[in-house]
Amino acid sequence: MKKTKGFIFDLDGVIVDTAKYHYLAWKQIADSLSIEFTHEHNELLKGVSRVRSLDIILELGNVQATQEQKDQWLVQKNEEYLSYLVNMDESELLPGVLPVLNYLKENQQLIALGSASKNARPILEKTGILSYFDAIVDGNDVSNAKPDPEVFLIAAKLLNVPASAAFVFEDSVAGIQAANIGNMTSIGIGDATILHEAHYNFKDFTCIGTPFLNELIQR
Ligand code: B16
Ligand code: MG
Repeated sequence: MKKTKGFIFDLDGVIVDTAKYHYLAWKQIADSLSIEFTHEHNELLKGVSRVRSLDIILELGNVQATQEQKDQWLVQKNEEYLSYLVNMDESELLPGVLPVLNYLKENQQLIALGSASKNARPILEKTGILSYFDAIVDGNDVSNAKPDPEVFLIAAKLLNVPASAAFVFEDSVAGIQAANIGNMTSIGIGDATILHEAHYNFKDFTCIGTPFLNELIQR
């Protein structure tokens, strides 16, 4: 008899590579304010909320703004970002994600989303994987951003699994820290030197074989 565990997936950078669209949308705001905003700067925004991302960009350019201006830029950025998502489909799923989701489902495991994004649901719908998720926790459901573990704690609660039976796939340092603080097992997806605080590291999902998944399931 298989044991049921909870597998919690971050979205941006784990399931889909939306960082490139976030970058293009933020770049438009930065350019309009004459703030230099490079791909390296974009790394600072991974896993970070929309509101905090704008503050980071304004800090980079040493730009002061009223709340009204900020609200306007946040709306403008999201409209631009959403325009890149219009044509999104399953081809934008990162390599190896679908086989892992299928394997977990075939083995009666529970799956949740734990993302800072407020655009998570439409992305899951467009990429055709919404039905895989037993629970979705996103930027609309949390008050504390990663590295606070709130997003993952809510996800585990909705899946009805204890933290000791929850495994978190994450591409951001703040997300790995959130999983660790929540006493969950963290699995870094991406650069192992950056995500060195993770319990396990994989370059991408094609490197995760069924023996590893079986070991987590049987634990
Ligand atoms: P939105 P994740 C995060 O998603 C992104 O990594 C981060 O770059 C973005 O600012 C944040 O979502 C908010 O996204 O503007 O769509 O609400 O990695 O936690 O899935
Ligand atoms: Mg991410």
